[in-house]
Amino acid sequence: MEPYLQRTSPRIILHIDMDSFYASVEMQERPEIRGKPVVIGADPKNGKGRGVVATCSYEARAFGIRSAMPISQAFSLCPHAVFLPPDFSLYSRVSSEIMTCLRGYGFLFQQVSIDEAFLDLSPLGDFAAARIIAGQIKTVIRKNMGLSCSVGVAPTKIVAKIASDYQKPDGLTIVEAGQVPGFLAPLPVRKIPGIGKKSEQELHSVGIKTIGELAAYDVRRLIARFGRGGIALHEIALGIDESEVKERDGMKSVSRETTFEQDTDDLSTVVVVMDALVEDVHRDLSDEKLRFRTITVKIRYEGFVTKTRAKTLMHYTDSKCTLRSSAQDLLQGLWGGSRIRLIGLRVSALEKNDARQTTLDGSGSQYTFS
Ligand code: DCP
Ligand code: MG
Repeated sequence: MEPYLQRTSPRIILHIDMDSFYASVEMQERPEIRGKPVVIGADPKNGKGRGVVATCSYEARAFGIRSAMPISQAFSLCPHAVFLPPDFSLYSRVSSEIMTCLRGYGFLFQQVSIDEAFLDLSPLGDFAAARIIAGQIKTVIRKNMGLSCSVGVAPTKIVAKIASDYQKPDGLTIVEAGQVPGFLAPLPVRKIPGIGKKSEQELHSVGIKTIGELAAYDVRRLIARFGRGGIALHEIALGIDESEVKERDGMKSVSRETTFEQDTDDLSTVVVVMDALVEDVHRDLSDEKLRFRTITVKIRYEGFVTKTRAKTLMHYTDSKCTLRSSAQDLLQGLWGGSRIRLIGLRVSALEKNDARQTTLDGSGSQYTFS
């Protein structure tokens, strides 16, 4: 495309996110549980179980159940729900099929998590053509995989992502260039990707409830309050986002993180959660037949301060013991006794440990590519 055309025609970005992904895959595999409240996560042990909900069907959401909620709470909200442990290798396989299908359209493609991806439909030239492709994608995924998804199409990645969430489940939301301000303005700030409960509270405390109010807020005051993040936040609210759909050539890291329901300074709780992250990350590595050398632990304290500490081993390994002891050592090294909000574990410097496997397609929940 000529540079002149690139500058004048709006970009057309599609974001797709599968609906209640793990739960929908299970319902596809087991017809007998279709239409029921289905909760994927830790064993509820009759209400006494520890651990959290990974996701749940929309039927379960009607009872108030949500991702990351303690499983004991989910059980008390709906004891007759179907509770299932996650089957990560199954979800990983289905995700690969979906991503292969999306790649097949031939547009620039970027997978961002196990169940979401961007396509750059700009070469189509107009939103009417993009709407047709978006509809086709939804139909093909339903027909071939029996799964429903929600799609957003907009001139930027962030607006496309907000749009895909707008009419979940089974949504299709098109926001053309001129419609961006009107679309964003009434939405609560929580709809901005990355704005969680804490940031929402901070914005509310200065009287900002909607994205429109954020857009209208004096950027200098936002900077005074949120630092450089204030500029980024303001640009998002104005619909400014130049980030491009980036093709990735391979998996560079595997990571998991958990946000605590309530900030905690109880080291024993944090140690248990870190062990769960070790299990999850190690399971993903085994599924993909990968070894690692670098382990990074992240702690986010209340009030946004985030600290990371990393360790690189002399040799590649796939040992869960090594992963666990390194992760716990790094955690202890970072531990300052303050209340924390989130912990994360990432392994990077990866290599295949199975010479027969020749491709890494990078499907998986929190795989990052760079
Ligand atoms: N997931 C998880 N723990 C979380 C959030 C998500 O294990 N706290 C997993 C389970 C989800 C999958 O990642 O099925 C995709 O995450 P989404 O946020 O897209 O949630 P869903 O696809 O389940 O539901 P939605 O229809 O809201 O997209
Ligand atoms: Mg989803």
